Amino acid sequence: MIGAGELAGGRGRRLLNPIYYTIVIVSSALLGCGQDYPQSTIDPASGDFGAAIHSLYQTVFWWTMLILAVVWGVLGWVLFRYRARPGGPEPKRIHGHLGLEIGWTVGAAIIVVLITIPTIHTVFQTQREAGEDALVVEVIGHQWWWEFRYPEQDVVTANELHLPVGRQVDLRLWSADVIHSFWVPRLGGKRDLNPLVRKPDGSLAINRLTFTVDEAGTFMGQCAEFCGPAHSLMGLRVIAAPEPEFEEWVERMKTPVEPDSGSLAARGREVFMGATCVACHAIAGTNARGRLGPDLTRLGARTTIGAGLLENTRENLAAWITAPAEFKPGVKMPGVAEEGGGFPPTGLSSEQVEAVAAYLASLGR
Ligand code: HEC
Ligand SMILES: [Cu+2]
Repeated sequence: MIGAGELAGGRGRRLLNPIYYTIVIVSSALLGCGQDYPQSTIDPASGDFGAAIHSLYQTVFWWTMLILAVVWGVLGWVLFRYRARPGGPEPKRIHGHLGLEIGWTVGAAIIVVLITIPTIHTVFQTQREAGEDALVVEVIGHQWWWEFRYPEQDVVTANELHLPVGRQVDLRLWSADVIHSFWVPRLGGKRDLNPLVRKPDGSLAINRLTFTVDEAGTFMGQCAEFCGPAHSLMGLRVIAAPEPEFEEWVERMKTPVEPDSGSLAARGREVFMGATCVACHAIAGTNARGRLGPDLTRLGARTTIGAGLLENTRENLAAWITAPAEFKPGVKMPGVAEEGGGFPPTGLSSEQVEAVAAYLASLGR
C-alpha cells in the first residue's frame, strides 16, 4: 500500500486516486482471461483420478473459505461493535479467555481431521491393487526424461505415454537415479519415483498409480520433484486414445521401419549404427540396444524431442544431435564436439548429422 501512495503522487490523500484502483482491478480481471491452461489442476479431464483429486481440492477449498468467512466476520463485527466513540468508556482490559482458546483449538483440530480422512482415502484409492485386465506400464524417471515400458506388449518408449481410454492403467513408478515425481495435473495428483530399494521382505519398493482416463486427448505433464539443473525441462505427454487406436500404436511400435536403400535415411542408419549412439539408444528391430538414453523406436512419430523441449522436426533433430547441451544444461548425451553422459564427443560431420536426423525422422512416418 506504500507503493500505492507513491504511484498516486506520494501524498496520503492521493491514495484514493481512482486510476490506481482501476489499474489493479482491470489487470487482475485480465489475468483470469487466459484461454489455454494445459497443466491446470482445477480443470480435470474426465477420469477417476482427476475427479478424486478435484473433489479433495474442493473439500479443502470450501473449508478454507468457511474459516475465512468466520474470521473476517468476527473481525469486522469487533471493529464495528467496539469502535472508539467520542466520550465513550475506556475498554475493559482482559487477559486470555480459556473458553475461546479451547474452542478454537478443538475447532481447528476437528477441521484438520475432516480434511485428513478424505485425503488418506484418496491416497489409498489411487495406489490400490489394479484389476485383472489393467494395462501395466513401468514409468522410470531419468535425469531428465521419462521411460515408459509396456512389459505385456513388449514395447518401450520415452516421454510420450500412450494409454487406452476407458481401461484401467497400473503404473509402476521408480527412478534410475534421483527422486522424480510424475505429475499430469489434468489427470490427477503427483506420485514420486524413488530409486529402487529392497524392502526387508526382499521385495522392491515401487510406487504405484492406478486410474482410468475417460477422455481422449493429449495431457501435458511435468516432473514435480527438483532433480537437478534440467528439472524444469523434464516434460511429458500422456496421449489417451480409444483402445483400437492404442492397439494400432502398439502394432506400429513392434513393426520395424527400414529406410529405402540408397536414401539419405539409409546412409543415416549406417552412421547411427557405427557411432556411439547405439551404446545409449535402442531401436526395435536393429542392433541398437542401449538403455542409458530414450528408446528411439518410431521416434519420427513423436511430437517432441528432449522430453517435450523441441518440436520433432528434422532441423531440430540435427540441432539436438549436434549440441544437446545448448538446449538442456547438463544433458547426459554427447554432442559432436562436447562430451556428455560420460561419453566422448561423437565427432560426426554435419553431413553425417543430417543423415542421422533423416534416418530418425523416417522412423514412424
Ligand atoms: C551417453 C549416452 C548417449 C549417447 C552416446 C547418445 N545419446 Fe542421445 N540421448 C541420451 C540421453 C540421456 C537422452 C535424453 C536427454 C534428455 O532429454 O534429457 C538422449 C536423447 C536423444 C534424442 C531425443 C530423444 C527423445 O525421446 O526426446 C535423440 C534423437 C538422440 N538422443 C539421438 C542420439 C544420436 C543420434 C546419438 C549418436 C550420434 C546419440 N543420441 C548418442 C544419451 C545418449
Ligand atoms: Cu525433476
